Amino acid sequence: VLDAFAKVVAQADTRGEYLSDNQVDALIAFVKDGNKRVDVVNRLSSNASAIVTDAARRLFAEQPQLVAPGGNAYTNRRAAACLRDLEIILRYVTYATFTGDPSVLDDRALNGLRETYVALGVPGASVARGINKLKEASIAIAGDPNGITRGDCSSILAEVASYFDRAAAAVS
Ligand code: PEB
Repeated sequence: VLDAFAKVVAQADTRGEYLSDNQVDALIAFVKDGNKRVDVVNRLSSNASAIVTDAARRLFAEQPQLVAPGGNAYTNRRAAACLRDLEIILRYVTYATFTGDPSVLDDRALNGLRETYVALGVPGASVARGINKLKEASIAIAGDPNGITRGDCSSILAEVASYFDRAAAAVS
């Protein structure tokens, strides 16, 4: 598990070089925008259950066969497992957002996930669709201009979106 600083150090050390101006500038920007990052993490964490239920509801509305008899999320036990999976993905996305690096998401959640779903018979494309809905709900909440000092959040929101895209790509 790396963070934005450790990653740059690891890369430089592999080449036996000092940190480059570009790397240092990027990390200065990371620190300067740190409040935005932490606000986004707080908003996603404190609204996690609303984000997950919203995403699951939209997924099941779009793909009702999932919760119909014979569907992979049919029965309360499997529907609960589905909501839990989405919640796990959201949680790891908040970690990646906090550290500014996707390695925690990759190593602890996505590694082997596709194979797990194949083995379980869970439809990966549907999970990816669910993750896409998690992304939409998360971006709406994280980017809500109300109740917060207004500023340009496009960069942090694009970063958050990229973590969801990464998770969706890993299972589809
Ligand atoms: C991954 N998901 C399931 C299991 C595991 C994961 C390991 C099997 C064990 C269990 O049921 O708990 N666990 C999960 C994860 C991590 C982890 C992401 C990362 C660290 O440790 N079914 C659908 C939807 C989708 C879904 C498309 C979006 O129809 C999910 C939700 N996952 C789903 C379901 C099961 C499951 C298990 C329904 C239960 C499958 C079954 O028991 O038949």
